[in-house]
Amino acid sequence: MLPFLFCGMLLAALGSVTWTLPNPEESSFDLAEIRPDLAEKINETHAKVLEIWMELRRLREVDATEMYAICQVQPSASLATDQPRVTGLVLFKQLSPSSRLEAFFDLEGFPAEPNASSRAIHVHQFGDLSQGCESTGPHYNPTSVQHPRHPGDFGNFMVRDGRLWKHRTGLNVSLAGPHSILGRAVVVHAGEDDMGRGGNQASLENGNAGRRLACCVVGSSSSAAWERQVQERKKRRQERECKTT
Ligand SMILES: [Cu+2]
Ligand SMILES: [Zn+2]
Repeated sequence: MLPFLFCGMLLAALGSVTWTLPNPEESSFDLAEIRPDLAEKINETHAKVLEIWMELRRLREVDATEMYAICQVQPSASLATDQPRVTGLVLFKQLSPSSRLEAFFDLEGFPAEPNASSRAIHVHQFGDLSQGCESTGPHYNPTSVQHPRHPGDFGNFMVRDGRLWKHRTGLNVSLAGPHSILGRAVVVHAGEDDMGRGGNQASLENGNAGRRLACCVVGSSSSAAWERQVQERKKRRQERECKTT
């Protein structure tokens, strides 16, 4: 494809089939007069290359379309009654299929412990909540790698006063392409992720993050929820700045 494109661009640069020879003694000549068949072939190739060029430009424009997704976190249906009931939102934004993902995590309902605690969040394979969060299966692992290198291994999140509120960027996970997380589940765990350093098999599969407290299925969305969160974030920042000054 590339060599063909390069030749085509060269032809496009020439613009017509009139060439000036390197030797100034010789005058330029019109290929259409000498070899009309060849001139026609070159013109055809020129037209084809232009067509491909336009198609590539169109694909790049499609590529630049922002994508958004939303996940409405609910307590697991199979959760024991003495466990915290976590609810909230996880929002995703991706500028193009090849760019890294941004995410907002806004969850509440954790026990309001005096010290901040750390909870794991991952993308699990199935968007199936029929048996609570248990039916979401293992970590989403399309390339058969070990934990914590799964695309949806978001790691640990600090919970303060029963609330988890975090904006993350540069996530190596996508809403587009063969490994899209659309239709898969986000699972919030009761415990901390050992990030594969637990020294047992489970650590390399799920980080020993413990019980599945809450989960949701990732669905595509408009930008509305994301924009509301951006406004909320601005408001919080301003409030913080007011407090410190
Ligand atoms: Cu998990
Ligand atoms: Zn994992």
